[in-house]
Amino acid sequence: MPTPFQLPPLPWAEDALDPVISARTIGLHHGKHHAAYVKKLNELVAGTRFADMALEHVIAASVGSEETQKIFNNAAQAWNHAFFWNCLRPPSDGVPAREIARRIDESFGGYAQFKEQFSKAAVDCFGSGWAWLVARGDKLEILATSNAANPLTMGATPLLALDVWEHAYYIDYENRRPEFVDAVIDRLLNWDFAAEQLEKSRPGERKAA
Ligand code: MN3
Repeated sequence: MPTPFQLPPLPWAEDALDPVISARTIGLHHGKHHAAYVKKLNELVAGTRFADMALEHVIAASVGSEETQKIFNNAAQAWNHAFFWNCLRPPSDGVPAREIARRIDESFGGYAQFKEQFSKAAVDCFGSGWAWLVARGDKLEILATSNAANPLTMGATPLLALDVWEHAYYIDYENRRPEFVDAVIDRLLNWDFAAEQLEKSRPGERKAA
């Protein structure tokens, strides 16, 4: 029996994001939605060539084929959610600093412009999907993806993700997605985690300490 894919624990307590995201939303989102993607993925890959792959490899090997669409959907959603939890941290007024702040200024013209574009991508994403801050080449970019789609398959390195499926906000914000999006951007984004992803994306350019 291969080791099944696991539901990773949350990096903070279920109520740690309150009042921006309630403990009830996090409990359902992680304990039911995220858990269901992992469980379904394990059912789908049992006895297939995907069973022994790392999750990123399952995503890369299943993307773009109708035959493996269900495996891709569940693998990508398992990855997206594990990534997303790390993109959030307990409420603060944190903003990007140092290298990532410099790259945001270069790529968007400043934090205010970044925020406006990221918010717009998240709010305008039609139906279910994700907004992303990614590194591609020398630039940072904002992407919006539908359903489970993931920038890893688009030659981009994710730095931050924001889940805008209704299950991410409906209990707390009902249909007011823009309010949810702005509250997460202003209070919850984990810029330290984003900076670590940026650093990992350009190992050849790492400066000596
Ligand atoms: Mn979700």
